Amino acid sequence: MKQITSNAPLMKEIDRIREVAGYLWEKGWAERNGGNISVNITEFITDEIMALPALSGTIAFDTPHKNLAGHYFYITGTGKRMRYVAQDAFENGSIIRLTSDGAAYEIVAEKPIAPTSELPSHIAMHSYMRSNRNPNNKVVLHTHPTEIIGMSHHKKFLQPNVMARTLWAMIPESRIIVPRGIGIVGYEIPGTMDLANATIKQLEKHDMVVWEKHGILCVGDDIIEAFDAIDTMVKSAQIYIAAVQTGGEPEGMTDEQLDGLIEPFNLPE
Ligand code: 2HA
Ligand code: ZN
Repeated sequence: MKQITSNAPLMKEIDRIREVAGYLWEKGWAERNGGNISVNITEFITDEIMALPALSGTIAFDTPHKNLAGHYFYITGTGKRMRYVAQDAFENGSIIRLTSDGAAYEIVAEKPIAPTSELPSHIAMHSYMRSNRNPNNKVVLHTHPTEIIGMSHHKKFLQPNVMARTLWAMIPESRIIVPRGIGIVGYEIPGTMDLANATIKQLEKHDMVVWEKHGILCVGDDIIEAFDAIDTMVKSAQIYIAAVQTGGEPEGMTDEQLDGLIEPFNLPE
């Protein structure tokens, strides 16, 4: 549909999503159909796109989201692989529009590719971000980074703040780039609203949440920044593992060294 493909700002954003999908695959965080991405693209929507007919039926949510009425999202498709999203965003994902009461959605472009089964949880997070967090938060990114999932198998890293403190202490940049740390959600069945609601609770204080024995979720204003935040914490996890392998539990940066970053980089305490 030329209404979509001739919209340069929208296609630029779609290209950024494809770019990140490619990184997720290259990093080894996206086996088979692992992970999913949704981006609120309402700011790019023109009258022409608003006039597009639905390509699907109207599919109701269990809970309406009035604050997202008429909003548009790009969302990766159910069962679709990140390595193929990178090649063709519209064979492996679609643009959906929430109805004028926010109670349902329909697919509007480019093809009737059914969204990830995680759609209700992504939409619940977008709804929370819009009304209770920061309306500039447009992105939900979920992926399966090996080292972080490995750490999540150990109870000690699931205690409040231990994962964040351990990773922050590996390299100063990690505290600077992820200043609000990492929330932890204990094991929940993938795709459930229990997992979504526990995640939303953690998003009150954090931009990034680790799901025990499953993966990571990051929210933010920008898909590239969300990827970079996860990448930075994964780098710290790799340094931690390298340090353990070369000489046991590392000292890490001291509390003093970590606190010394607060003032120069204007970080939350
Ligand atoms: O979409 O990663 O958690 C595949 C998943 C579900
Ligand atoms: Zn997953």
